[in-house]
Amino acid sequence: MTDTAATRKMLHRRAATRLLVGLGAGAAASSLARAQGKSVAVGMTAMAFDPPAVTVAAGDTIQWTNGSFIAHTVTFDPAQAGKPADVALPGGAAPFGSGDLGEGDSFSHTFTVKGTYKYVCKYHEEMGMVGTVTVT
Ligand SMILES: [Cu+2]
Repeated sequence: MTDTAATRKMLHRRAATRLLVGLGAGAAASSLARAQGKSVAVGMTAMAFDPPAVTVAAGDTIQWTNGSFIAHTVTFDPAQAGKPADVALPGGAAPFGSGDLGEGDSFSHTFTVKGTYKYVCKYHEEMGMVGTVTVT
């Protein structure tokens, strides 16, 4: 084997090692994405959450987006509901909410505590704008 051929072979092996390291980093990135959970979209129409009931896994994020021109809220706080029983949180989950969402506005929340959640739009709760999130 000439020196040139030996050098070429070594360089080839080094490139293959680099490729494998690159693949390893990709696998690590995708397991990180899994650990961070997926994102689930819920819309807000003129008078409803769409869909009104969603099931997600712990660690997943729900992003609500107001696709109507009417201001809405995403309210998981019984103290802000017209009827406190319209809002429910599993034990260990703290109340939270979006505040006012105008046309095109979004609000996201990552669910870490498993259980059943009930929430309302505080402006349209009485008109049936209520939703359920089940975290498994
Ligand atoms: Cu509303």
